Amino acid sequence: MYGNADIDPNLKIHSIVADEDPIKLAAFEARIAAADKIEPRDWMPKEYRRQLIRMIEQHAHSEIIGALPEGTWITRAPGFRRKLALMAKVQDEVGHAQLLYSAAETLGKTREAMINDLISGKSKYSNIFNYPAPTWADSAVIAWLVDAGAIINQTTNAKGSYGPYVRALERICYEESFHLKYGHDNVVHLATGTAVQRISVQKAINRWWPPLMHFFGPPDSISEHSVILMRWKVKMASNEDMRQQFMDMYVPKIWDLGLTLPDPKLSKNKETGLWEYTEPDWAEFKRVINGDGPCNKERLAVRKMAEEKGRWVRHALLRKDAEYVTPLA
Ligand code: FAQ
Repeated sequence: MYGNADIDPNLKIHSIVADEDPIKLAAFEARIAAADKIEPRDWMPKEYRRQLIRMIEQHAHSEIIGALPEGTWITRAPGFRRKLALMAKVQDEVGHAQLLYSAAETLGKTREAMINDLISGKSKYSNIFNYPAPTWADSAVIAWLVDAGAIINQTTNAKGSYGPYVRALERICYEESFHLKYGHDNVVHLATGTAVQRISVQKAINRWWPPLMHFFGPPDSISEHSVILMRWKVKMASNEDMRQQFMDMYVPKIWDLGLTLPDPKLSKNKETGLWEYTEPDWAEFKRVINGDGPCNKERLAVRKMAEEKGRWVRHALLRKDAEYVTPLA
């Protein structure tokens, strides 16, 4: 089992804020209740700061690592127009990381420390980018369905409490909506194409469905951080709510294209209005997010190489090392 389901969430919250000034804490919680935005210089509980750094930093890492599976298809995209669109999308994802690292920096952790924690394996990033994209159809499915999942999460949390994060999310969501249309167009093209194209997109959907079920996080009963994050309006819906929303919006669209999903149990319960599905393999999820997925090592090796090869540029820009500064600088 993932997390610690035995801890009473209320007891846990009391112990988390035990050393905070009760008057400041009450004022902070009143602002959260009034849907005020908390800004970097405002007083905040230590745990609010810690949780935000953890979550925004993981989100930023997910964007730069997330550029890699699709990025491998830039040189092999079928046709010039698709290549241009894919290049723009991948560039956008890296831009999202920039926005998110800046938002996390407002909370006091430097970008250098965040990148070091990513490369050393200390920080997590989304499970889903640790799987390979062996065909063009995989890149289409990522752009449609992974972006769709990201949009559900981000439009929901864009109504949250921390100013710099929600402003970054709003901007990101505009761009993600374009990515989703690009991905949908690619999937429709393949699903309505030749028999070979249909088979390739079906196989890609089969590959990405299990990691997509993991993408929204562990079940609510064992999600370690949801209680405090929802209390402080960082997370505006639970993991399961977001997973259900995703299935509501996208399962019918996938079926409409004549494609199937690799879960014989998948159906909507008419009485509860909830999707029933085979419980994802949470042991696999845990392995993947802790560094033992099919592509974790490869993904981190690319980031490490980028960090090392780009070091001289950063040093020159920051004038950290005189030998890199040009005479005109
Ligand atoms: N992957 O207590 P919870 C994108 C970890 S952006 C890896 O439920 P929480 C754009 C969690 O960190 C995708 N780890 O955690 C794009 C915690 O571990 P820790 C990223 C996961 O924070 C598209 C532990 O499990 N989006 O796709 C995952 O309350 C296409 C316990 O879990 C965001 O980051 C996971 N899926 O809820 C780019 C959005 N789920 O830290 C390129 C912001 C859970 O204690 C191409 N983040 N864990 O060691 C969130 O909304 C939340 O952090 C959740 C997890 C929902 C991801």
